[in-house]
Amino acid sequence: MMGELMRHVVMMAGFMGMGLGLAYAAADLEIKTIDKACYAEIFEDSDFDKDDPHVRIQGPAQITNLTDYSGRNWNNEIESIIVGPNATMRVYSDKDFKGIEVILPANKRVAELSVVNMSDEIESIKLTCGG
Ligand SMILES: [Ca+2]
Ligand SMILES: [Ca+2]
Ligand SMILES: [Ca+2]
Repeated sequence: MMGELMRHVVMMAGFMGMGLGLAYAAADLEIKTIDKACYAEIFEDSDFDKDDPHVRIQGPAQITNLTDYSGRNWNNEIESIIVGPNATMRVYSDKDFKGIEVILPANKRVAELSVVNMSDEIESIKLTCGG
């Protein structure tokens, strides 16, 4: 019982984003080390514009609501995305993984989310490790 608790504490410390989905993720997933290839980067503007807000999400992650992610309101703001080499990303047009779902495979670079009708539409995200 104590060992189980400690493992979850160590695992939670590894999460960069303290999203609302964290408790669920901690209960559901088992990781021992951070997988540096399991990440996604989200950009407020198109074409991966680093002059505008952008943030890297370490996977695995379940973000039920982007209103306060990494200190900023990302709801309906994301216009381009880079998926890391060992990650699969699911993005949703509504919070709580509802609405339209788009699956972005490993190494996917979407310079303009309007091509999948998701520009400034995403409100929740699931990021799993493994291509
Ligand atoms: Ca810009
Ligand atoms: Ca935007
Ligand atoms: Ca939306």
